Amino acid sequence: MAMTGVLRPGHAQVRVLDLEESVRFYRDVLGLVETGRDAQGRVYFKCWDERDHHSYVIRESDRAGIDFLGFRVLDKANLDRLEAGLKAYGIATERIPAGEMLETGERVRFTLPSGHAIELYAEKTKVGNGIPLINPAPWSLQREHGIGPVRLDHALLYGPNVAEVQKIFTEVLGFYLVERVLTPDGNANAAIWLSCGQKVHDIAFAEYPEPGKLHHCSFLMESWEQVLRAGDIMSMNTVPVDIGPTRHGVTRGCTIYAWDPSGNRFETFFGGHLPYPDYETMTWTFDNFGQGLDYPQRKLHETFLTVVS
Ligand code: M3P
Ligand code: FE
Repeated sequence: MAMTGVLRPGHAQVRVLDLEESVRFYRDVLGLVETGRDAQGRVYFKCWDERDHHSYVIRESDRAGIDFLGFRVLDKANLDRLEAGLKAYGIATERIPAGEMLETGERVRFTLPSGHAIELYAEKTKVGNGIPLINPAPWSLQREHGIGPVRLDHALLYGPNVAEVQKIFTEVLGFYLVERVLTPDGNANAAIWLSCGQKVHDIAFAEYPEPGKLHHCSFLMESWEQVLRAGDIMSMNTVPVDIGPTRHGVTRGCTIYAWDPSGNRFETFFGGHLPYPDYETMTWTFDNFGQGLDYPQRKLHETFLTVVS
C-alpha cells in the first residue's frame, strides 16, 4: 500500500504537574529516551526504535491533559495539499514556524470540533535509533531500560462532535474507519477507531461532553510477553494500573492502561489486526462495549468512561 499523505502520529505534547518527577517516570519507568529540553522548559522524548528526534513532549502545568497531537505527513507538498483541503472544508489553520518545537519544521495547526488541537508537519530531524543503517542489529541496549516501548502508536481522545471529527479524518485527511461502538440507541457512534495506513488505528475518539480531553496515549510493545513485563515494571514502581493486562475486543490489541504521576493515562499495547482501506468497518453494539474494551472479562470498566485528563 502506498502511503502518501498522513503517515503516523508523530508527537503528543502532554501536560504534567511536576516536571522532574515526570521526567524520572517517562525516562526510567516507561523507558523513553530523553532527547532534548527547550527554552520553554519542555522535555522531549522518543521511544528507542523511533528515528525522529521526538514523539512525546511534556511541559509543566497546573493541570494534566494534552496540548496537541501532531501527525507526520510524507513531505511538504502533502502538507500544503492537506492544509488546502482543510481550508476548503471550512477549517481554519495556522502555521507554527519551524523551530518552535526542537528539530521540527513548520507545523499546520487546527482545532477539531471535539476541541483537540491537531498538527501536521513534514520535517523533523532524523536522529536514528542508535543502530547503524548498515548491517543493523535487531535492537540496542536502549530497549532494555524500563518498559521500553518501540514507538508512540496511537491516542484515544474524548470530546464532543465525534461524527464531525470522523468526517474530517475520512474526507480530508485520508483516514478510514476500522471499528466503531454504537450509542445505546444505535443511531450514532459512541467511539471510533481510525487508521491512515495498515495499523489497526492511529487515532480514536469517544463522544464526551467536555472538549479536548485525553483518554490515553499508547505505546507499542513487541510482544504479549513484553506487555506482561511492562505490568511487572509498573508494579515494581507502584504505578497506578487502570485495566489489564488483558485484550481489547476492539482492535484485538493486548493492553495495560495505567496512569502517569499526573493522572494522564497511558497504554502499553501489542498486536491488533491489520486492516486495509477497502475493509468494511467492524461495528460493536453498545451492549457489547464490555467485550470491546476487555474481551476476557467482558467488563465495561467504569474508569474507561469517566476518567480522562
Ligand atoms: C482500544 C485501545 C473499547 C476500547 C478499545 C480500546 C471500549 O482499542 O487501543 O485503547 O472498545
Ligand atoms: Fe489504545
